[in-house]
Amino acid sequence: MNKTIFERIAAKEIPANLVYEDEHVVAFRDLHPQAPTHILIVPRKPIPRIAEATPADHALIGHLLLKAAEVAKQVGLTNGYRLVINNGRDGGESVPHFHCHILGGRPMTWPPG
Ligand code: DGP
Repeated sequence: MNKTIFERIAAKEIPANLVYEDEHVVAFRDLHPQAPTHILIVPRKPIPRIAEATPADHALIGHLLLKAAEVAKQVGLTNGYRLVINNGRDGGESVPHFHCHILGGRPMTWPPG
């Protein structure tokens, strides 16, 4: 299987603006920011999307979400932020490697588009 673009970023085979990494997850700035702060946090493990996560991924997904909150704090999103997980075609997913968007730096609207 070919590596996903996010696996290649995690492996530092292609450059990205990293803001956090540990043995399980990597966080980096989105190439096409939709807010003043737009960071993606991804597992190193190439889970395609949340619908394909398994019970074996329980701790990893929990770790990723807790680290998303830490990253948001680290980059100064003190007024709040939005975490977004797109799943599948109707969810707007474009990269088949599970990722959580951290969006902030402006008020978010509801409902989302
Ligand atoms: P989604 O639509 O939820 O699958 O979001 C994928 C995001 O990934 C999208 O906001 C743009 C971002 N993206 C795609 N390719 C790259 C890349 O090569 N580098 C970075 N930093 N972000 C990327």
